[in-house]
Amino acid sequence: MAAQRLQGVAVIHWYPGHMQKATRQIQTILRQVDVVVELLDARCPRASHNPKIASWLGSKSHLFVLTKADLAQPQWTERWLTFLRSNGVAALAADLRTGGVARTLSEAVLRAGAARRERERRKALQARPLRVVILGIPNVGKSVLVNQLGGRKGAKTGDRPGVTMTGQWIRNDRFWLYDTPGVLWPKLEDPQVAFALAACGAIPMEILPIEEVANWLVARLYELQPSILKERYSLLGEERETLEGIARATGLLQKGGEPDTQAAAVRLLRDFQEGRLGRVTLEQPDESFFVR
Ligand SMILES: Nc1nc2c(ncn2[C@@H]2O[C@H](COP(=O)(O)OP(=O)(O)OP(=O)(O)O)[C@@H](O)[C@H]2O)c(=O)[nH]1
Ligand SMILES: [Mg+2]
Repeated sequence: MAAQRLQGVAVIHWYPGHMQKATRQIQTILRQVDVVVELLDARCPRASHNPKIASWLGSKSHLFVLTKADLAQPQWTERWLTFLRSNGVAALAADLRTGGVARTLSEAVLRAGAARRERERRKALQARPLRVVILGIPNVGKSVLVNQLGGRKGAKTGDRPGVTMTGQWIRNDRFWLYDTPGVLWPKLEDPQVAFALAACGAIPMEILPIEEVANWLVARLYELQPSILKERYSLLGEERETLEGIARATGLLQKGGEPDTQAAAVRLLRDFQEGRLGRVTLEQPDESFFVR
């Protein structure tokens, strides 16, 4: 069951078998790697940070990359980077579609792997390629990044969650990169986290309580950028935006002329996910990032 009700709020669960298996596989791989790169969605860095990863890491070097920066508000992405760095965590932001991050990230990975290089030098061991694992929620851009760092299209990518089903090594002479399937954690207990993940496309639409997610997004957008929906859908005379209003304004009507709120919900989520509403950051940095 993907969504159930708890005190009137939809609780979204999506923890399919491949994700459960991948979670175990990641814990094994983590023992073999030098550097961990965790991808966060720049529109919701808090919701997209896997609270389990920190507890698996031990003393491993950990870097964050905020992906889909082209869809987030630049000033908030800057604040997130400042926040993460001021908490001692290395962090970069990227629009992975342009490919420009590979060099900066390669340098950051080499810096993070410097301790191992130093050990090899001290013990006069032959240097071996650094082993790097790329982790993150589904659909955040892991496979795209692996292909950019690896310099070839070895990993399958796609615009929906759950494209990568098993992990694989992609090797070049500097790095061994491990592309992982996107994983969530078994219980998305915090509805704000679940809704943000759903809105940003980390959970397949087919299993979502779609109108509920869209209503959450409508309310959140109204708080953050009050005119964004009015402008996109040319909504007139509506005190607050609603799915009914969006359905009417975009001609999504049922046979009897009633607004098709389900279709409006799908339209809104697609428009948001593909950047047609403009740049939006759903979450602002605060200490709860580290204490979930
Ligand atoms: N706009 C934008 N789209 C991106 C960015 N990075 C990745 N994408 C798109 O996001 C989608 C998912 O990319 P993948 O690399 O397949 O994602 P993944 O994290 O490997 O996903 P799973 O294998 O399902 O866990 C693709 O359609 C990419 O083109 C980005 O920085 N900006
Ligand atoms: Mg993938």
